Amino acid sequence: MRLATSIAAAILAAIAAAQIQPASADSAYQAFGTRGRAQDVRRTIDIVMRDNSYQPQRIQVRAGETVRFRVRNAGELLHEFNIGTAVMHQQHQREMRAMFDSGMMSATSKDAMAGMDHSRMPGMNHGAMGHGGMDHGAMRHDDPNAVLVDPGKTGEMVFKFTRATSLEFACNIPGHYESGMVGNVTFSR
Ligand SMILES: [Cu+2]
Repeated sequence: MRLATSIAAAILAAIAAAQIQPASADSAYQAFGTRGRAQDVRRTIDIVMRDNSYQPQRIQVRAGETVRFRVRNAGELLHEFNIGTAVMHQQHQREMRAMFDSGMMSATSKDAMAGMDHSRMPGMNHGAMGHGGMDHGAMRHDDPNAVLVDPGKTGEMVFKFTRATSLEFACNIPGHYESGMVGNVTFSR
């Protein structure tokens, strides 16, 4: 009886440890940047998202610069502004596809399933999906390199670019990248 109890306790501890382990798949942005501090912002870049395009289609930054992105969604669909390499976007598109297929997000709202207990959702391994930084209660992305904006809303993110590399900003909602929601980040000296 006591043995069974301690085995059960050990299993619960193992489960808890596995759940608080940070996901590493979405930390790929650390190769080129990090979450920026508001007091380091010297420049704000305004981005307008439509169905399905960005304006501007190209932005220029400097290595070491902290930029505030003010991202307005002027479309009727949910859109994302996500800074990453082409490979990161490919991977994120697969994750987004899974979230849409499961009903966690809808075409017009990131909060499609707000309030549901996602940790109990069968078949959804969030750690493996790389969304360790996501607030599942409100279904918000908390990755410092991305902001998801509902139609008619404006989102913000402060990002510090630490290293010049080949980057794109993109929307990884199913079908959007392919139909033109991608732009280039270039680095100036
Ligand atoms: Cu989009």
